[in-house]
Amino acid sequence: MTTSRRAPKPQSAPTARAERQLDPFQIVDSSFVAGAGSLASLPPPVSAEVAFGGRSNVGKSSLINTLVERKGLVRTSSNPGSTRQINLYEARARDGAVFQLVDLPGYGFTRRSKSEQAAWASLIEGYLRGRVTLAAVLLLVDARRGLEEDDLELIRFIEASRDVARRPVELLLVATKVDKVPRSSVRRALDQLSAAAPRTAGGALRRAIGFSSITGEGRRDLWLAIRRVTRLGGAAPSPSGDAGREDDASRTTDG
Ligand SMILES: Nc1nc2c(ncn2[C@@H]2O[C@H](COP(=O)(O)OP(=O)(O)O)[C@@H](O)[C@H]2O)c(=O)[nH]1
Ligand SMILES: [Mg+2]
Repeated sequence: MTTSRRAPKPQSAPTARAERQLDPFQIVDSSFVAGAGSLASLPPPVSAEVAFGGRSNVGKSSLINTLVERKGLVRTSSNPGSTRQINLYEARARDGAVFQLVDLPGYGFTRRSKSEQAAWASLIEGYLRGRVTLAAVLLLVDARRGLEEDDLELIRFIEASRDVARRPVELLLVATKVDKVPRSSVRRALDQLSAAAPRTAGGALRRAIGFSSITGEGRRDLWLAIRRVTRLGGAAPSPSGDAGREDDASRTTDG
């Protein structure tokens, strides 16, 4: 007697392609908007922005390319510190949602002069403090390294600038290069990262999102998180039903 042992049927390519074409989250268009080396040269704030911060070489540019599924939209580099300006990209999803993805200059350039470091700090801090359309900062941390002093400084800065009269900026933690961590240790690495993060008001830092631009792991989770923080839909609706609370008295001028 023979029993037919069928291997689990892999999803056939045409089906996968058809499903993709129906995916409302699929990015159908992406482009470079502007690069700004100073606050004055930033383009006008027009739609919801999420910024990506972290040490040089942590994988910011690769992550943005993976999000938009284009290899060369953002120039990646193994030469740390080559990006010294804020670069803005726009991504449009099939359902029409438009996002500005902002590649912040990386920190941790020990070879920079004091004056260069000061210029960097005032650019990045000015952007984080004053950008009206900024919904969230995604802090990228190498899954193998964990949070370092520069990361904590960025977290503290964002937390401290929350109370200026702007829309609050959410902070999300992303563990990059999880493909370099043994499979069996990924969960533990994410937990350790989350545990080491300061307890913030929103609590978003408590759950680090694992990500790899090599395997694409975490891409969908990231888009869900981006849609949640920009309030452009896609995540499960909040059970509290408190939509619209954020805009009450929060648009007073602050100078
Ligand atoms: N293994 C692995 N390498 C990555 C990943 N993301 C980026 N890299 C590599 O890390 C280096 C720095 O990446 P890049 O995106 O330019 O980092 P950035 O300086 O933060 O923008 C490059 O050599 C990338 O190929 C990843 O998810 N996995
Ligand atoms: Mg880069």
